[in-house]
Amino acid sequence: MQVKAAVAYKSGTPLSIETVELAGPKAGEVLVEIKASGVCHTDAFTLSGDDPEGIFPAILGHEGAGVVVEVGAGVASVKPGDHVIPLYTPECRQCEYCLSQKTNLCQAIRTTQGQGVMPDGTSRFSLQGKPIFHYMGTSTFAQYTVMPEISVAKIREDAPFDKVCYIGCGVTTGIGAVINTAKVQPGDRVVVFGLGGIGLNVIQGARMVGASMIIGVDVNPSRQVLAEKFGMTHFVNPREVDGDLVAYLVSLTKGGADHSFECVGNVDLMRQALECCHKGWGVSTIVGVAGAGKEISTRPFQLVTGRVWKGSAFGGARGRTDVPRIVDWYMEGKINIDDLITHVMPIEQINEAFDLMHEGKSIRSVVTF
Ligand code: NAD
Ligand code: DAO
Ligand code: ZN
Repeated sequence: MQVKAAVAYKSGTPLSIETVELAGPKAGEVLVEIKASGVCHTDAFTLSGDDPEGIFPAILGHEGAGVVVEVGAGVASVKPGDHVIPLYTPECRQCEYCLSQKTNLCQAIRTTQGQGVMPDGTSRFSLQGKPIFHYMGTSTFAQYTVMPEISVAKIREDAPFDKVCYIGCGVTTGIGAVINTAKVQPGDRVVVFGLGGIGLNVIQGARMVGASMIIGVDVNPSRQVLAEKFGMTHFVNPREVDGDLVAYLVSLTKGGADHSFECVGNVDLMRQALECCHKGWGVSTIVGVAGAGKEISTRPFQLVTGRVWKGSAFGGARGRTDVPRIVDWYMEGKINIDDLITHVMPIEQINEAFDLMHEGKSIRSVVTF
């Protein structure tokens, strides 16, 4: 079939709206009509050329929601008409990783997903006879896309696509990092570095679990009002702090944070986030994705004296199991998504969504088809 899509021909150039060819789903795959897709910092990261796994030409996008149109042979867990959220972290429930119950990093299709192809090693997208690569197994910047069955979470049908698409990445990543990875406890003192689409959801998660102090750190002062609405109790702009930021945060938390989260992707902030944690028990969780080749450092004595460094991918969530529950939380009014979706636009204007992100003017832009 012919499909409208935003194609990334090469790094560092705007996306191009094209009509591409999409082949039907093969065995174990599903064809999904994408109704809405968020534009995440990670799409910009890949488009910039900083992503070591970035392959071009490709159809980016990993934060979508849509409807199953057709299923390939052997697909049993979804049927045409089902509403779904694509998962860049699949959940096969059969691989060693899934069965371990110790991680959400299902490895069933890891190799081919990283190569930009479906599990049989080929792409379903093409243009003028040449393949166009899939991205993160999802490629949600296309009106229709093909995904493995294990890469879709079935959700309730009354959930609005242009809101719950955000659960496909940012919401789950932020709230999940708090609940699943860090396991923040009631009364904890929490520091969040970066108050963008991910960090604001970390704040929302910290409030949900009853953190007593939630400090947000950001160089963009315009983030303060929204972060306070989501539960931030103290705002710190590093540019307005006299002296050492770590010492300032340790003092503010009366000895150090029980938990900190790095939600920017900056290795210097990752060090500050670890070192502002409480001696003996503070845990720092890295959520931000740093550029290719970047390394983190600290004095080992920081770890010897009880601080812990962790990382979180997709909020530690098992997508097919956890994403439908998070959609329920939204529909029941337990989490706020609406205030984070600052811009909605047709796919034809997708490059404006990237501009708004780079200018710090949006939290989340959502493109519709
Ligand atoms: P964003 O651009 O919306 O937000 C980043 C925020 O960091 C902005 O508010 C910006 O002002 C702030 N910032 C920049 N430099 C700063 C500094 N020096 N000190 C303090 N604040 C600073 O980005 P986002 O969508 O929230 O994504 C954040 C990071 O999370 C990215 O690296 C993204 O790739 C990553 N990410 C990780 C996962 C995961 O599963 N681990 C999933 C999605 C996104
Ligand atoms: O290696 O098993 C693996 C999967 C790695 C994927 C990690 C995804 C999280 C970081 C990228 C952010 C995506 C929006
Ligand atoms: Zn698995």
